[in-house]
Amino acid sequence: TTVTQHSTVTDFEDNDRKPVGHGRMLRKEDPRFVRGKGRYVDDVQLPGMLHLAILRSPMAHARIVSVDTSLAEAHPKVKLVVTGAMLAEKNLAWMPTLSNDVQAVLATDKVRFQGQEVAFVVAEDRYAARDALELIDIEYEPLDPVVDVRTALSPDAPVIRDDIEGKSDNHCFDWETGDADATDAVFARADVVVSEDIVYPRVHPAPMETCGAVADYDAVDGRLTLWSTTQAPHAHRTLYAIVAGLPEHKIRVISPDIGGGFGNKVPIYPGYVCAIVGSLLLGKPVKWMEDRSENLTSTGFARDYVMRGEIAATSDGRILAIRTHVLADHGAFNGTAAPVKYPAGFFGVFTGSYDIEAAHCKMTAVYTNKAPGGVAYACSFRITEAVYLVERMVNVLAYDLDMDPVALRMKNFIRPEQFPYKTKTGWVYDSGDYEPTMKLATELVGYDQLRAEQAEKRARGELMGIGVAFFTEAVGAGPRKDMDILGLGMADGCELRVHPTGKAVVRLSVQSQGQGHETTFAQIVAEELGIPPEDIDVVHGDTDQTPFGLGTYGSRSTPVSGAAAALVARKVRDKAKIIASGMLEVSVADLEWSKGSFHVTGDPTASVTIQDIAMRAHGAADLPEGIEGGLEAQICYNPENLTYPHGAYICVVDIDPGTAVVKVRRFVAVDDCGTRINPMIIEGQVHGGLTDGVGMALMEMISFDEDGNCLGGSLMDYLIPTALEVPDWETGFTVTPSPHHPIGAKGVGESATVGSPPAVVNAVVDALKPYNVRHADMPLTPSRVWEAMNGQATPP
Ligand code: MCN
Ligand code: CUN
Repeated sequence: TTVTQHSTVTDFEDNDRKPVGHGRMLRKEDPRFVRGKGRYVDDVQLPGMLHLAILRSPMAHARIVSVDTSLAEAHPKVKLVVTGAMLAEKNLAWMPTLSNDVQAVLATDKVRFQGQEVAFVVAEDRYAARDALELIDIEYEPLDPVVDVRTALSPDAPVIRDDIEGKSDNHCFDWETGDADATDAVFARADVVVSEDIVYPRVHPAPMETCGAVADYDAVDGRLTLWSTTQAPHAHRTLYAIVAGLPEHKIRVISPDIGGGFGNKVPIYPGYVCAIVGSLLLGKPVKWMEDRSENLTSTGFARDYVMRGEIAATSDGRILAIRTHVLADHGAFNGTAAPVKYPAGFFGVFTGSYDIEAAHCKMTAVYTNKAPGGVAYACSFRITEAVYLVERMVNVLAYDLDMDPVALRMKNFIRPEQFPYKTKTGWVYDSGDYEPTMKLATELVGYDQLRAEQAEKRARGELMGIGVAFFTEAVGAGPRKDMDILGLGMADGCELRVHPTGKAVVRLSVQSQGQGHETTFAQIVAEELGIPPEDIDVVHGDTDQTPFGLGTYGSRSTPVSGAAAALVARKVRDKAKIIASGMLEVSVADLEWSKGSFHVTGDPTASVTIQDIAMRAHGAADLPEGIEGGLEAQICYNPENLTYPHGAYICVVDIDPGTAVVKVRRFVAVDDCGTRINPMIIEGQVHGGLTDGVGMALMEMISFDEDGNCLGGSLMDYLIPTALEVPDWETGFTVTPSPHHPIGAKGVGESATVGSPPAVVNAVVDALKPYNVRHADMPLTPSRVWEAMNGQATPP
């Protein structure tokens, strides 16, 4: 454990140092959740509310020849039927995506993926709306679909985005990072070069609650209230104002309790816009709620990277350079949610946790006839793909050199004295101490004993694998000068008010989807202000009640808003100190702060609590010269840099040689997210992410047939893990605080999803060593493992 000089706290569990007792406190939101008293979008019921249903394309690629809505309009319970052509008249048929592309709200000319929005119906109830969809008659002229990313750019491929002027192919963007010449030079002189083709398949975050909205437009005062499943209420509001031309102060976006987001609720979906249009046209509240299949087939998917990885190394295992080429499948519209200057998200950190001489990545992104998106599912803006690539490649190198994967990593880690460390692709890792984290993981799992057990089992023909992965993440976007979403700088506001009786309310610009912000943000303020966390209310998810900010994704809440909360509390404390000096009749310089009170230096009995000060701030007595009444402050925090959490994961699997079924026997995860606010919540975040990782590694994949039909449109086909498929997670931690964060905290929400897939895959491949398997692609279903065992995997 190292200690940062900027922080008053390094561990919220350290009882001697902290002002108020909490650390592992239970979640303040759980009494309502466990009693079924959460209030989700679908719980919103308004007088006269109507229901909206969306007609979706059955085809992946087809021209729309004609649309006949007359029968649907004649349905007795139908109030409104809207087609793309009608939206086009109002200039609303297309909307901008978060990546400066455009996306059809309702298709006008063509449909470009199966499940695309074509028309919508608003009716008196949900059933009537759905029934009426069947009455809409659409004639399609089928076009050849583009399904394979590898052939999307071939000259004879049909052009998907013929809506873009002058577009003659399916090219989406090119992106490059690092130094190509320097990297090639290192490769040319290296003793050893390994390469492998690695696919990170398309997966879906599949949150428990699907997406939805209730739009309520009041024609009298011109106000639009939108309850919606959004991870970023403020950013969404601004975009609605810009796109729909509604005055921003008349729009209120409320994101109530959210049943899981995992990135799926970052984009603006056509459904939200349709609900708004429905309410604007009818002057009534309109609810739209997706079903499971709609969510799986049409909303933000994740990954879909076809990667070629290469490592240049010395024969004794010193990694010199990493080179990669990526083909990225962005679907029919580029809906990637990432800072606009980062079209590939933060994939640039693909050099991982290693100190190397050179690196280069070249990426080509294409359009295909699949649902749009590009970033979602606990990805830290594509760091999932980057970490998977490098951690798989390091194991490929270990395989070829016949080296132990832990020893190989240890040999190449960035050393503690090298931080802040600038990578060969320009990222500045703020802090890290990797070796102790790796060592702790090997100790917790009993690495040497496991290797001995594996050797014995191999001798008996049993398949046991040990998979190691190490990651460094980059979370907490901005700073605003480098990072923005459609021109909105990635900074976050925070407001804190202390009431006369010493209770407080803190207002955040981020939005929890299950991460426990109502608890942890109260803890941050409690720690800085000495008010118990139970006495601090956290308000979020309502643009009318919270300051502007960019929202929750990329594990940025703690790094950005968490910093804002600490600093706003310090601002209040500074004012409290001046008031205390008046109360104790000493100068500010003679006051010391400890555990929620100011006392006179050298005289602990002369003290006032923060609660006393709050009453004084609102009271009748005079305040020191120039000090206004009240005890409150606000702030907008612009982070200096990202925070770089890291972790070491080790997975143990057993494979049945007869059926090729993989069983995850053990999983040890050691995470370092700097100062830990609530260890219980961190463990929950890690458990969830590890479960995601097992899902992606072993069972999750959204695939398509050659006609572009989505084969993962229900939870019967798209498998997500349950308690039966995962072991009892074993977790540990180290603490390397962030030097630039006011309390030294780094994000953790996506760490385990980023770090666990390579650990599981490395374990499976390790188990298959007797079959000379060097790599096999996810998901490692029994059939894929069987193919690998039977020599159909890429030969070494
Ligand atoms: N935390 C802490 N100490 C730290 C870091 C974090 O106690 N050093 C706590 C935080 O206070 C917060 C939680 O851990 O309560 C997650 O914090 P953070 O890492 O800042 O991540 P965010 O709050 O920004 O959450 C976003 C992240 C993302 S991007 C995805 S995707 C994901 C994830 O969170 N989606 C989730 N975890 C999820 N968990 C749930 N239950 N539901 C989702 O949709
Ligand atoms: Cu990439 S999924 Mo999270 O950032 O909301």
